[in-house]
Amino acid sequence: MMEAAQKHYRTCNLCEAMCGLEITHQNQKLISIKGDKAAVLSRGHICPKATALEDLHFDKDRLKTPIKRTKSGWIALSWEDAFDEVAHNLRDIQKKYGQDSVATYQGNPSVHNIGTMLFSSDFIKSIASTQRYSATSVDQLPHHFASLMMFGHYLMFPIPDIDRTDFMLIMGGNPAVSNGSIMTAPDFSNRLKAIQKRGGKVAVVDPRLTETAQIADDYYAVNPGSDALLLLALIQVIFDKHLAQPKHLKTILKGYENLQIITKHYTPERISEAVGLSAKVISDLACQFATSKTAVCYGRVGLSMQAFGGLCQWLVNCLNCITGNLDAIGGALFTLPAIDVVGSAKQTGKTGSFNKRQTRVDKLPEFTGEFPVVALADEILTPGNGQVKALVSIAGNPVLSTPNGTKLEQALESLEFMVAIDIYLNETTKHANIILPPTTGLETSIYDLVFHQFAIKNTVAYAPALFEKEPNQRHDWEIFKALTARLSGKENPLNLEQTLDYLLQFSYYNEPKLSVKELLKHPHGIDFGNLKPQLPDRLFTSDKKIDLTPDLLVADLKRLDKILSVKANKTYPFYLIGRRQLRSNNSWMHNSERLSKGKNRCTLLINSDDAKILKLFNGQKACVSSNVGSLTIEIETTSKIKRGVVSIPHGWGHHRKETKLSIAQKNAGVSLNDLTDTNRIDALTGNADFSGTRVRIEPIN
Ligand SMILES: Nc1nc2c(c(=O)[nH]1)N[C@H]1C(S)=C(S)[C@@H](COP(=O)(O)OP(=O)(O)OC[C@H]3O[C@@H](n4cnc5c(=O)[nH]c(N)nc54)[C@H](O)[C@@H]3O)O[C@H]1N2
Ligand SMILES: Nc1nc2c(c(=O)[nH]1)N[C@H]1C(S)=C(S)[C@@H](COP(=O)(O)OP(=O)(O)OC[C@H]3O[C@@H](n4cnc5c(=O)[nH]c(N)nc54)[C@H](O)[C@@H]3O)O[C@H]1N2
Ligand code: SF4
Ligand SMILES: [Mo]
Repeated sequence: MMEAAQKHYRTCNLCEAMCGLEITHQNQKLISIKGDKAAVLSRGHICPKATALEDLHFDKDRLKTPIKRTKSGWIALSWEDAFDEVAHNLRDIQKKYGQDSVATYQGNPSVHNIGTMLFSSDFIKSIASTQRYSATSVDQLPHHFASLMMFGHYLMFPIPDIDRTDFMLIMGGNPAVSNGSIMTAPDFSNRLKAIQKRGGKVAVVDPRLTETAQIADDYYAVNPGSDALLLLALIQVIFDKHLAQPKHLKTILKGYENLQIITKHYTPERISEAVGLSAKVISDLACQFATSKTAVCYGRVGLSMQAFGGLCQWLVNCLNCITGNLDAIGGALFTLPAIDVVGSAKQTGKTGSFNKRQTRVDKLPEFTGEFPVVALADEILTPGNGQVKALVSIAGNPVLSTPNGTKLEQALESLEFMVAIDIYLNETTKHANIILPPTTGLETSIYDLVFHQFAIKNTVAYAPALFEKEPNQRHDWEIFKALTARLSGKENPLNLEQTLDYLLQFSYYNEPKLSVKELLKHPHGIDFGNLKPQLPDRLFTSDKKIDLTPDLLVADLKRLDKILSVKANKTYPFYLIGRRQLRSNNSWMHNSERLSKGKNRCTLLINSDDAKILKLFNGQKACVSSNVGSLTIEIETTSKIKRGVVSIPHGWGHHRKETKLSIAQKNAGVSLNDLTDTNRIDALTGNADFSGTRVRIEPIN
């Protein structure tokens, strides 16, 4: 029977922006995906990726039932057999080589999936191995580090109050394209323009004149990896000119005088050359920031994927604190979501940890139970007691997304067993013995456990699956439950919605009383209003103070001082940085025709003047080499990147054989991470230092 067309409202789970979607459908057919104008946070905004949810849903390459690699190729397995075999192999290997011989890696889509968020931790606990990794350490680990040291909780992120600020300083982020990160702010560009419309200003610090910088009033072309020096100088000027005004924070800042002492020597004159900006420009920026009625400094991946990520995120917080802009309207505020993961630490005590143990081979520090992923390949490849022999990869593609993918590939090849919980047979999962593919996107219910925690307003939304899963498909939470039961012998009696209901009952908000049933009555979400000041109550430090000068961070300044006198690198004269693109989502959405069609986007951006010297012209192929590898890529000349800096987008490189990504392979591109190095890290936190990658560029005739 022909049903009438129906509307379904849900939040897009592809990036952090949490856009509300209005999906029109009829008889299991999708008619349209549009922005939901009534969505409380996104007000109708969407980006081109939202409509690709349709492609993802109907993608013929997407896996739906378990497969197993055999000598004669991949064969189908029943779910029960697959679960048994995975559990059996993991246990066997642990019996033979010890608990730590099984490693886990969790990729980015894990945090976008409520099922994985709520059910994978029990599974990982049941593996009981210290060899835990995730995409955190190629991304936001320095943010966690600074938050733990200063606020006492690794997830206490100050979120820019973008809708009420008078001055926004964006460093190392391009939210006009990425749609915002650790700042869920759908329709970012218009929110930025609204600052300008109400008489405020926007400034961007970035080696590339990005799409965000093009909207901004002021742009600062900084040298890659030098931001910590710039931030120190901004703080120095603010103290020196007596512009520091901690206001309401006065009684809760610890180390205020100490911060003044340790920043004293970082004058704009002294750091100017290393940073690549004149002393006057730096000094003026500091004054502008400090004298704005309200202001907020926001630093994102460009500041954390670098050699001084920990220092950068610490100093961003310091800048906001000494100007009285932390925990203040128009500055940076803490959220209070309906399911409050941060607040729950009052009961659980789980506030984060650092350096409780180190990796076996590279001696890198643990953070909150995880090791930096740059260490993974060595842990697999280096023989000895404690060697990793098996890997569980969950929603991750580390061959394309972590440094030196070529080395990791070799490591994966040498494993005794690997299982991937993933929807594609891709560059990473092809190394698995078994792939367990969960439902995804429109087949799942959605509640953003993580991104409400980072949003510019307190809102909540839930939606059930739009399309019922096929009888032989399994949800991610069902997969984790089944595996946990086999490994631990304990059966979790709750399903996803029951678990959500359980968590919602502890909500701070009780008008209306929250439950899955209640949320179903609010398909566009519920708005609890703007973020509010919450300090000192919200702090997790024992003295309820913000530590402005944590010992570990202050000590790390010694390492930073060395870049004040770096010499030119003659072998590898260029800095290689990344860039995000509106129609890409890390490595995994290039199998959507509508997102990957059109002209080649995987190009090397190079300043036209640099290109001229190298005798390179637009569209030509060049060879790019680093100390770990080399690749051939098309050149794109531009005036919009600083001289001496080049850029390649990450997440490409789908030429690798034996994957099942028929569309992505047609437009394969090259992998930036075949050039990046596992030895380049932020030595304090262990985060990958992508922006420090040095390369040589040579024309190919
Ligand atoms: N050089 C360089 N490298 C980078 C970056 C950079 O800027 N420069 N960015 C880094 C950042 S910020 C991040 S977050 C990482 C990302 O690193 P990863 O998370 O390792 O990589 P993704 O490309 O996000 O891969 C996601 C995987 O999840 C699978 N997947 C998609 N949806 C689902 C689902 O619903 N369930 C399951 N189980 N699987 C699913 C996809 O098929 C894919 O295999 O990359 C990092 N790497
Ligand atoms: N369309 C799209 N959206 C995405 C993603 C995607 O792949 N595609 N990925 C999602 C993920 S996982 C994340 S983590 C977020 C990231 O969100 P953003 O942090 O906004 O990500 P990028 O666009 O990579 O912005 C980083 C900026 O840092 C600059 N940069 C590089 N090195 C340095 C440096 O040393 N100093 C300074 N000051 N700047 C530097 C780069 O030029 C770039 O403009 O985006 C998310 N959203
Ligand atoms: S901006 Fe992010 S959340 Fe919004 S539609 Fe695009 S991918 Fe989805
Ligand atoms: Mo990320």
